[in-house]
Amino acid sequence: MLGAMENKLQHHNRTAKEYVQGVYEELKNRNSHETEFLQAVEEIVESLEVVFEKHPKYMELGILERIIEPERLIAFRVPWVDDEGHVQVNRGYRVQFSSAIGPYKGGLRFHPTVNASIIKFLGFEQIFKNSLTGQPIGGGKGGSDFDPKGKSDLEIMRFCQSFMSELSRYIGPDTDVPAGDIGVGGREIGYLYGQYKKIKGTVEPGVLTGKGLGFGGSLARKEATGYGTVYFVQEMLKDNEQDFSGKTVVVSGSGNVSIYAMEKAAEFGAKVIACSDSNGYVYDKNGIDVELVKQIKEVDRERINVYLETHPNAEYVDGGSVWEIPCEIALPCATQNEIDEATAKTLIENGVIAVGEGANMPSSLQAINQFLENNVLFAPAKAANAGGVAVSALEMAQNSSRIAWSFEEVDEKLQEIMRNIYQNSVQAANEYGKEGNLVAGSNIAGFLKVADAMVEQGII
Ligand code: NDP
Ligand code: 2IT
Repeated sequence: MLGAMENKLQHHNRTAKEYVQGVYEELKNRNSHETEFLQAVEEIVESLEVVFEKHPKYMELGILERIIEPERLIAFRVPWVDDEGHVQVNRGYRVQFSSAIGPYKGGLRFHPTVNASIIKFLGFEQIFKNSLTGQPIGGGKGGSDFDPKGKSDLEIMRFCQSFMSELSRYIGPDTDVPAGDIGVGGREIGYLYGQYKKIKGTVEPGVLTGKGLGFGGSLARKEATGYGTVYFVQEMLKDNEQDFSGKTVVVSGSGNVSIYAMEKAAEFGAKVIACSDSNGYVYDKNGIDVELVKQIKEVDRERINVYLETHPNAEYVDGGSVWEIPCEIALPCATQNEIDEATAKTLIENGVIAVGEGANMPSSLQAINQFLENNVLFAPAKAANAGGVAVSALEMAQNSSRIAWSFEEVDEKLQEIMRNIYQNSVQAANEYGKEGNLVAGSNIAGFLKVADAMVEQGII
């Protein structure tokens, strides 16, 4: 059947290079202002040329031009009333990018920088990341330009309720399953879930992941992204006769991903000496006190400089970049494009041996090339931070079966998933002549499963 369809389609007589460049140029013309989205697509396009060369059927069936176009992009008004009684209006988004292999799945980000380009880059990356997990989940992402900083708990609740009043029309346990991302953690998911339940009038725990443990949340979801990143980097190090043990590690950010990356790296014997927030960084040569960072950031919702109140021997650098601190292993866990080409060069000069991306797209394309050209072991975001969404899929499985697994059970599955992602990425890189390049390997491995599902499901 497939062969027949391909025969009916017009053949273009173009090379794989002409195809991917043509599709990318057209996207650039149509979306010239969406710089983050274009960056994410450019990286994929560079990796996939070899795939289209080897399998022209993906070209003939227009897989690339279809996969870069979201199935749907929803934008909506989010009105709410602040504590002073003033009306505030924010923008809400949900991009439902690809349902080829499962319901749309991906987090919600609340940060003042959120716009359509950022949501689209995140949703696009999520397609390939979710595919790599081996779980049946499609790609989606959402969020708002709402700034949670300095807001009272009641303001956060009112905002979440208004956001969900609109979002609830578009999501569901078998349709689209949001979770957390920057600015959205357990507190926000609780308020969002409460409002969804009130609107629907039924209990559908599988509609959101990252829930509280008392109402359908999974053990180890909170830890999953940070732990998963360290598990992935550990696999990569092991493959190169290295280990976390005794290495100096610097982590950017001090949020959900950073905290649990620091915790696991320290457990593996590394010395984690610095972390940051958007104001500055803390350098503690005795090793970062991760329990204190949890207290400051998760419980007190304070700034990272508070660390010095109990650790006066540590240093706080206001406005500085944490990447100034020499380290052997760098774990960027804050935000996109935090490592540009110059920062990558600094890290390399300072002797970095491995970089593991806990954040989404934290390295620019030029920075990635610096790392690859200088033989730095590089664990790209889509592969290295997939542990969070993988455990989200395990949370959905537990919700469907009405059974809750133990922490050890979930953590064991997470480790196996991260090992598989590493192995599959290495294997895809080798198969397509990109030995040692996990960027290409993970992009190719993630793509193939989605592309094959799209082929089998017809041109939709
Ligand atoms: P959090 O909101 O818990 O923490 C974010 C941290 O990064 C904070 O320390 C924050 O500082 C810092 N940060 C955020 N934006 C900026 C910025 N523009 N400049 C400098 N620092 C910034 O978010 P998460 O830990 O959940 O997310 C961190 C990264 O990991 C993001 O890229 C996210 O997309 C990615 N990710 C998250 C997953 C998850 O399960 N949560 C899964 C996979 C990837 P401040 O407090 O000052 O804002
Ligand atoms: O970027 C990500 O993978 C996340 N923010 C987690 C998404 C999820 O659905 O758990």
